[in-house]
Amino acid sequence: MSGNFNSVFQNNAGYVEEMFARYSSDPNSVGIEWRSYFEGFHEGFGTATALASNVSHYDELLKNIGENSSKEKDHSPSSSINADSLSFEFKVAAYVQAWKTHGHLQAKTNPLGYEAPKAPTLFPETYGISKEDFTRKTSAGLLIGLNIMKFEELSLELQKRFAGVVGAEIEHIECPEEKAWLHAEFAKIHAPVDKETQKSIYHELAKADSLEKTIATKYIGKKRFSIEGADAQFPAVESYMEQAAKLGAQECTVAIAHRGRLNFLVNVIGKPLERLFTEFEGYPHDGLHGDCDVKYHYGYESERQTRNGQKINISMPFNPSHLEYVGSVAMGDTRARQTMYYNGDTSKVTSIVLHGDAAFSGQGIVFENVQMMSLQGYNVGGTIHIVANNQVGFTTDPSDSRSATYCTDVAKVTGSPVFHINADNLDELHNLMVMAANYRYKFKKDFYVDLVCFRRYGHNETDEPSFTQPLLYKVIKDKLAPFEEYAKYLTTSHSFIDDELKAIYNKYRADMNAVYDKVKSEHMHIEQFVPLREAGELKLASEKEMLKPAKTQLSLTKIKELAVKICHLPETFTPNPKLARIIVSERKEMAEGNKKLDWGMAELLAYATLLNEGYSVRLAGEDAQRGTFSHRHVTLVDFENGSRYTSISECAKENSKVEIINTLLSEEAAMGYEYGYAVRNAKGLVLWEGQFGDFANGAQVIIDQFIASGETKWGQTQGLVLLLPHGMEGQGAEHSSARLERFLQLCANGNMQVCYFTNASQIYHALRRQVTRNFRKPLILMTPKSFLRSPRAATTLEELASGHFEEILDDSRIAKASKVERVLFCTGKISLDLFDALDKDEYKNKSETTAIIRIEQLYPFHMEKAISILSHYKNVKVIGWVQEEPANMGAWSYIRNELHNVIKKSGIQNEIYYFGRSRRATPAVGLEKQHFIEQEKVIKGALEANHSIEV
Ligand SMILES: Cc1ncc(C[n+]2csc(CCOP(=O)(O)OP(=O)(O)O)c2C)c(N)n1
Repeated sequence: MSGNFNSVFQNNAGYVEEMFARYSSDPNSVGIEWRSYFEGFHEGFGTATALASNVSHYDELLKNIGENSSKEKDHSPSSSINADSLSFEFKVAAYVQAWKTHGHLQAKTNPLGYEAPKAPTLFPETYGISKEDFTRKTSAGLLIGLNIMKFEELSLELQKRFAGVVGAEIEHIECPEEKAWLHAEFAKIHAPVDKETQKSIYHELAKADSLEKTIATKYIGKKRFSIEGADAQFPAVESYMEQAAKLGAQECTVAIAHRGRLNFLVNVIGKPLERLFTEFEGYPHDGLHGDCDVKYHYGYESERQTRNGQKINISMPFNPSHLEYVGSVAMGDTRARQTMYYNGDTSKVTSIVLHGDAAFSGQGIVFENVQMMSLQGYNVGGTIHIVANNQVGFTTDPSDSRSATYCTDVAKVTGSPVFHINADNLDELHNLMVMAANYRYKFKKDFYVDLVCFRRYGHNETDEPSFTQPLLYKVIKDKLAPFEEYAKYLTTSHSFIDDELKAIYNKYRADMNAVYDKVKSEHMHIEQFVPLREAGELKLASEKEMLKPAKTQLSLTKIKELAVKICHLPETFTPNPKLARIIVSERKEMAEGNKKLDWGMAELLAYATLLNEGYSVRLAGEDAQRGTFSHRHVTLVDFENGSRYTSISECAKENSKVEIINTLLSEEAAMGYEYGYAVRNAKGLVLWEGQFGDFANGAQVIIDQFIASGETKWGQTQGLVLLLPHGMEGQGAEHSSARLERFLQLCANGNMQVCYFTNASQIYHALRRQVTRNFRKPLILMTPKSFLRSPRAATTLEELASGHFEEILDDSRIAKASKVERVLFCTGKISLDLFDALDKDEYKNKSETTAIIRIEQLYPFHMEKAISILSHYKNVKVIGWVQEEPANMGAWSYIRNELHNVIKKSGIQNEIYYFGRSRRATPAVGLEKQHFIEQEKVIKGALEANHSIEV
């Protein structure tokens, strides 16, 4: 402190106040020295002010500093405030602030008793506070709502509040109101819990343990990924749900990975215990659909009551082995329910995602999920994240699994509060979960609980954990089960009777044994999960059913009416002049039938007609409103004021919702979210678009584990559409391929549809087909880039009105089938290149003798249609497959067998030739010229060669 300040403080405390008043209205109106003092002070001051409204703690603090200092013997009695006192108070204020910020580092959150290393930031000497100062009185406690006390007393209070069994990370939050609220609530974390709640908590712990012990004794050595050690998750979720229901929640989504899942399914989600035991018994029911899954991946949904008897619908999404991916699916499910059933009211449906410490800190998708919190297209009003931090990941120590201090550090990205809690402290956990609910409902943000616990056994029950964590498991061996630990606490501190608690536990064991006996004696069979509500009304369809024609037609008048509506803009809306010319006016021409409809218009009409029939449409993708190639412009931006307008929403029926979302730059979580949304909103149309098709491989886990296999594993029906721009245009290795071959490799058992269209009417009918049938299947669509506006791909209003979806398109140019000597099968863009070539003089002579047959739907393959088409061409000499992708990519390795069968069944002797690029390590060459040279050679080979050609 400078000499100037000394004299000022000694002579005039009022002056300090005046300076602070000036600083408060304009920090630059005071000198740098004052500024730095007040800046250091301000954080705590703000919190203190909010802690007790209408009280200026600053005034009080200064008053007290004055009183204090005048009482101190060694200072001048004439001064109402002195420099030393003020300096001391500032040091203590900094010390208090340090505890608020870093106190959690010292918290006793580990139930296994490991002490946290001392944090230097919390040493008094770090702030220049010496041993002699310990008995000095300080007012700095006012900053956190405490009274004047000796420094050593304050220090103990700080330890009690910030380094107890709960550590709080609040100070990184930017909003002062939020911070103040959290600190005030946190100060009440040890508030007594009523006896009824304690009893419920005990019941829940006893039930959890009973189930594990029953399975362990009845199904010895069977994998169950027991919850033991992390049992506290169960009452934590119950406490949260009880409070959330009081605040308006009617539904709750709970997502969890394998550990503890069986227990959660039965004890929280309401899956009947006999169903679980029949799964352990393993007798499949005759009518069981598909390949099914291991029991700890199944989901469930039921209506049940919270502790205090409020009704709640609770569901757990199905989950594959891949950790953390289900988080995004759960969020999509939650959002769908909020949108569908409660008109977007986020208070009605809430969600909890449970994580493991290693997975939560290691998996990249966590970051993508977390980042969605406040985004308009994804926001669900806040999610509760509970990390079951059992301090080991399979066999890996935390020091090898993260660089971050905590497994929850990703929470800071969204400025969300984090609480680290010792899982042995169930009463504090209850208070924390009530606080979580209150916070979520007040601030609509995510809330994180780092539940520090342990894992009783190895990664699974047959694993020996002491191979890798011998010391940790010596401690765990002597640790009581959570229900026993809590019973000990209840009997010693809360007058519960030990025998009564034991009787509760024994009753659970006896009841569960009785269920087991029933399952055994009745030889019960595994039953398929039937979803509640919409999805349960839909069928599971076979490949054959998928090939039946779908009714997608609408009257021409209706289509025209909606087409006109799409082009209409409000008078107050000013479109970008360029768009007004090339999009709006062109679309008007299309709507009036003066111009053929391009891809964008046909796509928009699919949405508009569905909305008009009462279906909902949700399209999410990177820049989806405009479309990567500027073809969509479904949402226009006002050129004058930046407001947005989505004309198709004007076509919607009252209850049909439209959401066209420009997404965050994520593929994995973004696609997972739409999957979850599509499962829930089974009747609506849900689409995810890749910026370019190749980016979809960033979501490969979602594609493999959910989209392609969800139905056969879980009987889960959904019709998510993936729009994946695909096609080789000389743009290099990436951006050319959506990896068609990988989708085709995944096709079996009628699991999805993989298509590559060449005509705009096809996108219209295919999108309508998605929701007008009585079953749902994912649709993987290779979408155009260069031919979005090609006249060859354009359609007419009549084709939309009276046409239908075509799995295979015969060559309509061919007047006389008997003249055809060459039949070229292909899919997508290359077929248009072939038509272009046949129009050129060079190939004029081939025009009548070459038929181009487009396989618009590759899977399921319409064998009968293909045979019937080929059979027309009785004089065919050359049959080939043409593709622009390299031989090891595209559809070739999938289609060759299908075509071989088509040829055989058509009674033709030919073999199938291949016309395309050779096998390559990348989908496309990097040099544009090289691309065109190769493309020409492919076309030439296809139109001329009498044998396979690999370029
Ligand atoms: C994405 C993914 N990678 C690897 C695995 C294999 N695996 C299963 S459990 C596990 C450890 C998980 O540790 P943690 O997140 O702490 O949860 P815990 O099992 O300890 O509850 C691993 C690596 C997996 N299931 N998912």
